[in-house]
Amino acid sequence: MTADLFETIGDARPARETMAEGAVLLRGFARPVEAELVPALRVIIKQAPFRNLVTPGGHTMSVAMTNCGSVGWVSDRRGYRYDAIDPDSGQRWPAMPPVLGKLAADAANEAGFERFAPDACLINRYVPGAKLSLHQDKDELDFSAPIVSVSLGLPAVFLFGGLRRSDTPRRYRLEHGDVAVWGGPSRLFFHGIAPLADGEHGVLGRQRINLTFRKVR
Ligand code: MD3
Ligand code: FE
Repeated sequence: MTADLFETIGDARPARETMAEGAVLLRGFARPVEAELVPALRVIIKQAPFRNLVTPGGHTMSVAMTNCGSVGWVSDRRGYRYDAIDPDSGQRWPAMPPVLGKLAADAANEAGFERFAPDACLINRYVPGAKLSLHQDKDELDFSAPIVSVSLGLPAVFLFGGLRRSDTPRRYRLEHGDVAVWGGPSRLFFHGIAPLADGEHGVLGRQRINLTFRKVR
């Protein structure tokens, strides 16, 4: 029997799953570059450490964030925005390592979005209990470009709604190495992450790290 038959018959988690029009889950797609990914992240985090941002409403987010690329997503009492400067250091964000940019472009291509050239990568860190409430990503200028996400470390329950906040979300388990592409009609769908369950991951320990690649400008 071939690997293909195992994937389509024997495996409850097929390698590729369409979640909605334009939204494709590529399970394990980042695994081949894992050994380059993790050290590249450590370098970025040393230069631009994770921080828990404050929302315009004055709440401190449970998810800690940093960025790489020519612009980064930030939030404070004044609002959300993309900024070329890390407000904590006063310096530009670390450059996007080629291994990250190529992974995102390859995944987008696999999902049918050619020539994806992200200029921002938001890096989210979840510790057990951390969550991301349902939201839309609409601070970017060009919604024709997809967003590509890479999940690392502890598994999470991803909540995938629709165009209205009131649309009941479907739940997907995202595991270490899973990559998803969100484009076309799904680009503006509400989404979030349920509170992270406790656990220990062999490579990353007691945390989940998610990378989201965006074309902002
Ligand atoms: C669907 N991050 O950073 S990744 C975010 O796991 C964000 O940290 C989550 O939502 C995380 O904004 C979810 C999956 C994701 C990212 C962007 C999307 C799904 C999306 C944009 C549109 C639709
Ligand atoms: Fe989002």
